[in-house]
Amino acid sequence: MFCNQCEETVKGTGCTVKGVCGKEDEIAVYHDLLIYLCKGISVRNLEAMKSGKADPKVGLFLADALFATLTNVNFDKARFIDLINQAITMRDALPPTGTDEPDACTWKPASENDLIMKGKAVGLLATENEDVRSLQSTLIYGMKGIAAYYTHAEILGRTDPAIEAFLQKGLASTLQDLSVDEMVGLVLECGEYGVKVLALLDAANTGAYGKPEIKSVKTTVGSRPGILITGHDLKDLEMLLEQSQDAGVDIYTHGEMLPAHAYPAFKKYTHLYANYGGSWPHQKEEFESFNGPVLVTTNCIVPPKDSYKERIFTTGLTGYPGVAHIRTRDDGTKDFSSLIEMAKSSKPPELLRENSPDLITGCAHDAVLAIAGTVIDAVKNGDIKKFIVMAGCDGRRKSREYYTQFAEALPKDTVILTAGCAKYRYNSLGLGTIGGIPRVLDAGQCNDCYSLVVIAQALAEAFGVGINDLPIAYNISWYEQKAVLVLLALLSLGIKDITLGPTLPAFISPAVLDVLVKNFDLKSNTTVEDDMARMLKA
Ligand code: FSO
Ligand code: SF4
Repeated sequence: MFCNQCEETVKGTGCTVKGVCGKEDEIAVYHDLLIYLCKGISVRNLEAMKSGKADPKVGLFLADALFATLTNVNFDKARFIDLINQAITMRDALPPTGTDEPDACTWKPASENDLIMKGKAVGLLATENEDVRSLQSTLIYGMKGIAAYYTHAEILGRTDPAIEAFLQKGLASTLQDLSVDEMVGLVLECGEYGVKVLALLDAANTGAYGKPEIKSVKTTVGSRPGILITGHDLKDLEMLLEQSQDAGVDIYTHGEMLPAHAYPAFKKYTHLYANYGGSWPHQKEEFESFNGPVLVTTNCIVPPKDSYKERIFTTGLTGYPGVAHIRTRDDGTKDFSSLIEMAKSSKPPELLRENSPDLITGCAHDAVLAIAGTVIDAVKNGDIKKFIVMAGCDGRRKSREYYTQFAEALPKDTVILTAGCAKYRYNSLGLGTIGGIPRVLDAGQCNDCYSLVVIAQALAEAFGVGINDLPIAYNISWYEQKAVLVLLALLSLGIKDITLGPTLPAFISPAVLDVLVKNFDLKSNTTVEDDMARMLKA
């Protein structure tokens, strides 16, 4: 195996024996093969579009397949073999494009061992040129982010054929001999589609559940047994809330589910009790002490400990061998009765921390723009000197303490704009308010970085300046490929001078980094003191 798609990759170069994430060599190889077959499907379906013979199911299948290979989503061999078989069937049902089709369009396995052999042969290292490999990986990883957000939007009934077509164009492009400029162009186009998919998901979430309102969420525990829901899928939460209403159990959010408390549609569920725990790297301790069943709707799932494995349920594209999986029925519904039954006989959750503060969330674009007058006045009269976008992911590495320390060291006339699970490093620090405005404005999940863009654009308009002339600095932390997409989306909007950490992506070659530095002034983070001085400069 060779995988370098996340920030925790071994030695900052690549996982070659087993992933730090827990991904086994065999699963990594299946990932590579599945993506290879997706390229073949794309070549055929793009051609079939010209003659009206395209398969309309391809776009969503590709999104599901790409999402399944994203870090910490699915570790289950059986699910990948099934996806690989589906991919071959789908590809072979499409008309061949001619006699000189790429191997990805025609290769067929004779045995399960063939899958392994082929997966090994078509992995990342099959591309010898370092810069080509870097640009193709950046594109594929960005598209994994598109795929993740697109599947969430689709579940809520929002689709966009242009996004599906871009996934096919991007996948097919990696089989072509393109110039560096063409590949850079595709990476930037991926960022543009990132903005589109983030907007689509924003419309899907707000259309289904209302506009988030600023909300203080408690972090205590009740006396009833609970079900913990983690990941990003709001539809799963809705179905779980609906099915568990009269069961005598409480529903707790974890990780990226915290912002769900801010949606008006969930207010009626009085058993949506509190948020339990923090970001994904802490799940081993938190799932243990929760005592009840845990529903994992998307990444990030960490290989579960035996002590609580039987209480874990995956759904959607997530999976882990030996863990119960709640499947989606043909009409899109799910049956959560097994979790609910398990919860009824579980002990209530244990309190994680005495006096843990309530967490403020729901500071998405509508909520912040509703108080735009107060925010603009605070900037004009100097009460707010700078906004720092500290969005993105949390992770296991000690080097991420930089972000906690940075937040703690920020002067009192600064406001943090956040989204994603990185927020857990600052949202319980008690950073206070400025004229009633929370100093940590949590827009929501990582996909709600879109809100931060809308807020920045509104401020730029209000102040009559360009987006790069606002008193906003970007200090972004990344872990997996959704964050790669968010970064590309920000770049596509022309946002410059972004600081990225805690390390730069292993898949960015020196020459590609040079392009990013020259065109976008992208920087790696350094020390809290130096970065703070640079970012607070007027
Ligand atoms: Fe975190 Fe995981 Fe939302 Fe990521 S839970 S790390 S960017 O998957 O998706 O922020
Ligand atoms: Fe390694 Fe990250 Fe890939 Fe897992 S996802 S195998 S930790 S690079």
